[in-house]
Amino acid sequence: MGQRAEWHRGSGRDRRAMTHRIKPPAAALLAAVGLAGLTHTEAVLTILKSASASASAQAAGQAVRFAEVSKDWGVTFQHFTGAYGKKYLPETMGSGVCVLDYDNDGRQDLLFVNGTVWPGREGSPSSSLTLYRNLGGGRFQDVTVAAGLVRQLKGMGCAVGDYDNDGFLDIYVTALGSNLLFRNNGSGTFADVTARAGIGDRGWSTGAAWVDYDRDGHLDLLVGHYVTWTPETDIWCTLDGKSKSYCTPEPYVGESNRLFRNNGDGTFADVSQKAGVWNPRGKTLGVAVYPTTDGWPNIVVANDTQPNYLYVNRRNGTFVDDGVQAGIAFDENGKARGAMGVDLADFQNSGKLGLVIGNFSREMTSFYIQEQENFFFDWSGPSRVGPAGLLLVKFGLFFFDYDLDGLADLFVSNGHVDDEIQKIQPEVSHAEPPLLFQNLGKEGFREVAAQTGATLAEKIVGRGAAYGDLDGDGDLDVVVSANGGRARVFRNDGGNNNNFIRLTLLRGPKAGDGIGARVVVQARGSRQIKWVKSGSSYLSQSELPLTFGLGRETAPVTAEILWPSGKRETVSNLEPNYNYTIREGRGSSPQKRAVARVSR
Ligand SMILES: [Ca+2]
Ligand SMILES: [Ca+2]
Ligand SMILES: [Ca+2]
Ligand SMILES: [Ca+2]
Repeated sequence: MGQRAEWHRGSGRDRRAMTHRIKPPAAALLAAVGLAGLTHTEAVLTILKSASASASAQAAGQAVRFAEVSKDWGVTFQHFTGAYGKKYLPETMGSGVCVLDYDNDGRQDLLFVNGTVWPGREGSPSSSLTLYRNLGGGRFQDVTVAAGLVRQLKGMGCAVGDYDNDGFLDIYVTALGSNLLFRNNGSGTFADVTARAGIGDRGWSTGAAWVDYDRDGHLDLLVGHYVTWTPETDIWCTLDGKSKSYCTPEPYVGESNRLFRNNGDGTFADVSQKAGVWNPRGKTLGVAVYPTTDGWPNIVVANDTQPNYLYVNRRNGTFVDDGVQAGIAFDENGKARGAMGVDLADFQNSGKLGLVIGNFSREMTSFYIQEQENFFFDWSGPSRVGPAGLLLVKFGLFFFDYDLDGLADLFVSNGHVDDEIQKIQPEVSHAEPPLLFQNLGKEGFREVAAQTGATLAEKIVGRGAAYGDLDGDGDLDVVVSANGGRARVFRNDGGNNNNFIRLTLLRGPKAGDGIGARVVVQARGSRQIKWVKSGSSYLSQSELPLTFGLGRETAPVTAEILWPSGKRETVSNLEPNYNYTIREGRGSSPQKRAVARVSR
């Protein structure tokens, strides 16, 4: 015990000073249990805590099940690739799903992006962007026609935000070809305002995110671009030396991402060059936004076979890519990986963010921890997230606290790009199981998909993935889009055995979103940070309300909000197990709404 006290006196940051104090057998033990990357203080605490943590985490984790309810709930969306044997690259990349409350009834609705036929192949089945209205009670209705969203396009992803500050969420859809901006009329219908807004942005667009990068109160839009591709310039790739396969992006020329500044009058200006995001070498698929402690948004961009970017906001209308210096551009051997989905979260409730990036088969999932504001270190191995699913092609991924114990867990949707991969690589399949990682604290993560019910671990050609409380019972349900297949909705059963609060934040007098708001929830013994964001995952967006798991805590909690305007508000006495709507400037009078069902 004397030795333990001595370790505590040392600075946790001073790794070298601590290293020589550990005795060889202890060092070997740490290495053996995968804790070699931790400081000794962390490691000792981890070992001391691990027995009790595992026991309680296991108890909580086993209580939660995911049941596939797509058909029961009326979500029958089927993704159409348009493939007819040519193995055109765009066919295998789609598509995304967005969880949004488009009619402000407090129920989260679903938007699926679809593909369509290739030119000259008309007459094949029609396919459209599809919107489901959540009617409550586990019923969804396809309202695509009524909403005015019937559109055939080579769709990729979606991003949702209230760009015109009228109190209703608008939709941006990315595609191969022109993208689309749909303004929400507020009456259950949408108007295509792409041309007027000047935001069509041709080329091959992928992940996108609404972000008020200059904090003027108007949401701007970052649009990721992949590679330059047309049927005419399609390149012949092969896995077996005989027949055509889907290419990786390497032989194609990249396209630059674009940043559109919102002029505040329904139009946008392309500021990509001026703002420092122009770079045609990137082959972007994923885009994630996170706020600095003072509320300025930075952006992480996941590039497929090219270095990832960290767009650091210089607070003067420009960004600088600090990806290499920040340690997130390459793997440990200096090689760029096949990066797709991306997300960040304060996963240890330490204020230091975790950054995850889904990578290609035979590449680990990247898991970084923020050491300083713009510097991350690689924790992929010790986290146990990196090595799990090494053979899988990891697309959509996001942090979410599925068991509401206060620690953000991680979901990963997987599926290979080539439908004939198994002929060449028998150990790899086209459809692949999703992964669910339970957060065990400093001990890292544990993969539990199969333990939460048989359906979650079923193989699927997974692409986009998102979460939302779709049945209004307080816990987070999951939706996954499948390339060329039917989407899956998974109902969370038992997550709400723990306590929680859900916060819907609305910025400004009328805005239908709180995008950019950063919230610290103080409960007894924990301090959690979350922020309202567009983008993240792969081609997808999760619901905007923030869900804070509180475990067994039943006492009221306090939320400190930093609004994108720079205003700060503290909202106290938030009773667990309610939905709250908090309007900027009116934090003292949050609207309180009961959840549909709390079973415990
Ligand atoms: Ca709704
Ligand atoms: Ca709007
Ligand atoms: Ca702006
Ligand atoms: Ca739920």
